[in-house]
Amino acid sequence: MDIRNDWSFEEIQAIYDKPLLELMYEAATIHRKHNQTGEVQVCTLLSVKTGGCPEDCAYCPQAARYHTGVKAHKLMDVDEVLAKANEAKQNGSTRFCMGAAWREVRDNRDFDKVLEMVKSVNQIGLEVCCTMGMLSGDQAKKLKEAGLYAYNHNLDTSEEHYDKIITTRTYQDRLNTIGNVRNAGISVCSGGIIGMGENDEARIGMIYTLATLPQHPESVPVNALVAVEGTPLEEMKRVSVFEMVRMISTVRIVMPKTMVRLSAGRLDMTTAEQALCFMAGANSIFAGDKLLTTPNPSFTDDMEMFRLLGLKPRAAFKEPQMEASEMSVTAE
Ligand code: SAM
Ligand code: DTB
Ligand code: SF4
Repeated sequence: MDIRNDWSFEEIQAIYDKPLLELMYEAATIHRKHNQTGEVQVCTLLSVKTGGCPEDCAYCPQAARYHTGVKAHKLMDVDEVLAKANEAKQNGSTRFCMGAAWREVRDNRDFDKVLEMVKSVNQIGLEVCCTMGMLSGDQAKKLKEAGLYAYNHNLDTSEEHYDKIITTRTYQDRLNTIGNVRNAGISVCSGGIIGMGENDEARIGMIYTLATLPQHPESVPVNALVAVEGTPLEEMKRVSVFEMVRMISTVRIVMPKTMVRLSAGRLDMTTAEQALCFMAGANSIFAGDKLLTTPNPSFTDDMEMFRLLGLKPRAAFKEPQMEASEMSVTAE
């Protein structure tokens, strides 16, 4: 079988260490075999609750303890969120992801409001996604019942590098949330960030953990650190496109059917650089001129890029492409 969950660290390392063009060619070949190349999922982010977060994630402009100039904002109203979702839909997005600067979801009135948001965004035909921190099994079930399609909860880095980045919650906490999301039947979105001072082993380690979960995440965001002034990582040098391509290619090869999202950091990349990432198997982007708090290319610029590269937005609620060999199995 092509989809494997029994990868060893060394096997992934051997892939990651290949000469770059060889690696990219292999990733592009696997991408072509398993997915509709040229189709890119367009996803819009909205920060529904901004800043003032109690956590200490070293990369994050929303952590209350750093002075980054991000203005804290309480949970938005459902109507405002719905208006933004409609706007995103008009612009061609098929997935709408709502982010909250919380350590975890709590069972309170804010959660009831989030459930309302999920219901109404689902009703306009968008794939609804949330990223709101840790989640219990019960909360995941409630979100699923409200119509949640996907939940984003990143591993961010490898288990070994993790405590250099975050100390206020553990790697196991993250894995537990991912498990709760999976058990509730919600699509799992989990990836990480490169450019936080980690070495190659840490990058490979993160891919290893994701690729050996009982089921691969349906989507894996690969973020390049956006070094924000005031955070502990403000001085980090931005990653090169070759590092992004190496990361994306390896993710594509070990998780062939997963959506690989070229996430934060696109504003600093040229169209030619992004083209290499799509060639290497990236098939999803965040669109719209803002990520959560930092800028992102405009819809107009992205549509021009799509035109130039011959890419087209992927339809909502599309299941991974089946291969002929798998169809006979499922038809039984
Ligand atoms: N508070 C929730 C949580 O931490 O899960 C949800 C929002 S949090 C901002 C979502 C993800 O955004 C983080 O896990 C991290 O991977 C990514 N992120 C945050 N700040 C970033 C930055 N400066 N550069 C790149 N990615 C970033
Ligand atoms: C993900 O992996 N990247 C997105 C989304 N999931 C939530 C967030 C990127 C945030 C970049 C910094 C900011 O805009 O605040
Ligand atoms: Fe808070 Fe999430 Fe930012 Fe960490 S990444 S500080 S949990 S908003």
